[in-house]
Amino acid sequence: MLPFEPPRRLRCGRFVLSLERPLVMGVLNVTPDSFSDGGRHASLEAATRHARRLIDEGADLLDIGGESTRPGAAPVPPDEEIRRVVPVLDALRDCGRPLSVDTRRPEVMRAALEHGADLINDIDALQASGALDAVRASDCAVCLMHMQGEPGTMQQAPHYDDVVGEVEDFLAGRVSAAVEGGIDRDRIVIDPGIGFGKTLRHNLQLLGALDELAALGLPVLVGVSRKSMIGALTGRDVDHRLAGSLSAMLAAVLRGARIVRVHDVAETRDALRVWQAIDDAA
Ligand code: 7PJ
Repeated sequence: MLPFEPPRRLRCGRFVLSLERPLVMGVLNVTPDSFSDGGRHASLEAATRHARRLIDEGADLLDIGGESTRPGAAPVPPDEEIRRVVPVLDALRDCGRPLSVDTRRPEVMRAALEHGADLINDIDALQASGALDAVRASDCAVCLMHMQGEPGTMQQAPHYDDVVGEVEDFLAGRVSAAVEGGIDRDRIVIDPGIGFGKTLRHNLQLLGALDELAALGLPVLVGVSRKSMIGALTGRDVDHRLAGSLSAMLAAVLRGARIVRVHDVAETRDALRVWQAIDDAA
């Protein structure tokens, strides 16, 4: 049993999502390096094919990303990010699932919302000038994530005196800013940002204390899928981190995570189905 009453619903653009059970967010990267072939048409086709597969496997939401924010990645100009993301949104508009866009640029947020995005997933927690206004002007949901530093350099020397307290304070502050800026609480999701300016120990401490974050009373999203913390713990390269990723995902759900951002949707669904059956019987 969790010591708090978790939120039951999330308003999410064209959808109202029930949070009674954990939701699976499938990752859809549309960075050129994420598909081996070249041209834009080929990438669009590959992206929509991959999206259909994620939906068939049981994804509750799709998270479309046009900028790689992996440690050390170079920034992408906003107009290029828009050229990558908007055609995918147009192609998937009627796929029956909420479409999330992983971006920290207000220009990209506005374009994405004009093209039907239901959720803005912002690793910068709406700190960019104009980001709050872009989200307020719509009825989308927003994910506010914690990051220390910038993707290019964030893993060089992450430092906290009290990682759990600092991440919690940051997220509480960003939630207040969003609410004061006109975004209702029933549209807001929070995320500790596993791997974003954090050592392995920081990540483990955050996952272990996720119930403290969940106690803020907002749905918690967690992304651990294939991340380097799984590699560090198992010694596996990125293509062999499924078992470790599922284990971390379940540990997060047990501590109150309500949305899990994953690459391997079918396997995540299986893991959740088994856990849920046991939980229901308890
Ligand atoms: C996350 C994300 C995450 C949210 C990425 C990767 C890095 N958005 N975007 N939370 N991670 N909200 O998938 O390895 O953890 S990109």
